[in-house]
Parts: sequence; structure tokens; C-alpha cells
Amino acid sequence: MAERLAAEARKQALGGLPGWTDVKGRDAIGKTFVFKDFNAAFGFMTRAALAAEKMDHHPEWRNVYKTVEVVLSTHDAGGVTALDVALAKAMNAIAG
Ligand code: H2B
Repeated sequence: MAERLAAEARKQALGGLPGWTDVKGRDAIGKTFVFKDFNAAFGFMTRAALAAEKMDHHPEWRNVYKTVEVVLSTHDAGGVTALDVALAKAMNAIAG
């Protein structure tokens, strides 16, 4: 099972993930993506969902029109692991 990242490893990982920050009040990272319109936002969610399913690692997210708020945490580990970092990286690549 993936292990929670130590503070230093997590800080370093966030440094390489534009737009991602620590979520206040819990062990998670988050990013708010804003797209051109709903179609672009939902296209992103569709592609990200396929990537997440392939990784067997799933986001918490909320979509309002062209905005997608994403929170990543590894529930099995009770916090942020390398799996969250990998999914965050994939989402940044998908968003372009
Ligand atoms: N996604 C996330 N974000 N955290 C998990 O701990 C997790 C998951 N566990 N997706 C996976 C599925 C697990 O429940 C299955 C059985 O592999």
C-alpha cells in the first residue's frame, strides 16, 4: 500500500505541481481548474476519470459550469501519497 508522504517529500512534490496546494484542515492537496466553458470542463473530467480508473486512484471533485475543484488524498493511507502526486501530474497534463 502507498505510504503517506513525509512533510519534506510532499513539499518537494508540490513544488513540481503548478496550481496544487495543501488543503486546509485535512491531509490532502487541491487545485481549482477553470476552463473556457462547460464542454471543456466536462471533457477534462472525462479524460481525467479514465486516467483515474486506469490508476485505480480516484479524485474528490466538484464541477460548477466551467470550474472543476479537485481534492486528492489516498483514503486507504489517510493522507497524501505518491498516487495523489501522480494523479495531480496527469490532471495537469490533461488540462494542458
Ligand atoms: N482512490 C483514492 N483517492 N484513495 C484510495 O484510497 C483509493 C482510491 N483506493 N481508489 C482504491 C480505489 C481502493 O479502494 C481499491 C480497492 O483499489
